[in-house]
Amino acid sequence: MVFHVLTIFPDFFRGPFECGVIDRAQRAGLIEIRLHDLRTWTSDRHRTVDDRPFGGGEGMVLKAQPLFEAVESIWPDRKQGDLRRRVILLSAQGRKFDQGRARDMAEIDELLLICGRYEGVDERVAEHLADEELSIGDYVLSGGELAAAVVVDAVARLKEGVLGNRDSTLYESFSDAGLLDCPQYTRPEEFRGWKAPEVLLGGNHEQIRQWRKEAARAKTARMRPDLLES
Ligand code: 9D3
Repeated sequence: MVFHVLTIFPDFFRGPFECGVIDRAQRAGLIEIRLHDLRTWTSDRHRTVDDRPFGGGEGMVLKAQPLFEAVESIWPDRKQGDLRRRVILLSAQGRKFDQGRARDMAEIDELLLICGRYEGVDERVAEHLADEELSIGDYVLSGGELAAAVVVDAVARLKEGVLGNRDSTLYESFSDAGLLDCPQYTRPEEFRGWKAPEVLLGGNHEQIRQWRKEAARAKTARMRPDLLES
């Protein structure tokens, strides 16, 4: 699977993509991440990617022209709506990204993530270039770069072979059940007077399974009651 990331800050991704699971997946040839500097598709002396908003107001807006030309040069024969090559605009105005969207995206051959910046992106990008517009949550970021890194991570780990198969199915089954993971403990059995639950120290796997199920439900009720309502 190929992830294209279109950004004015390609260096931003050197950190997150060169660590851990994502780094290993790239080295193994399971995924490929291509960073594209948006300024490549400017032609003026100052390599301008933004301009003032029509109608006035604070800040600057990312221009349509460099974004359209970038996508048309990366995928010359793609049309909006192509099911194999999806263009995603990361913006605060998008639909909320979640595990279901990550699962859908993991089925796609190539994704191109456009990172919004400044006060926003010319709306013609959302309407006529991108296939979808996504936000990662209800808080204000400075741009789409962190959001793009989040999407790449969440999608890449669902690809065959990216995780050391052991956790994968087990883990995902919890979120599929609509519950948070149960609390986990490791050595020592007692730390600063706080004991790990006795049941986890014995070998009764049926009892452990039951305890984990109930602990996950209780933790979900406390931290995320919204997940139990549906
Ligand atoms: C303070 C400016 N806001 C006016 C109400 C609008 C705004 C513009 C640009 C807010 C954030 C941004 C930059 N954010 C993103 O590009 C972004 C984002 C986000 O802010 N939150 C969650 N997901 C995303 S994806 C891209």
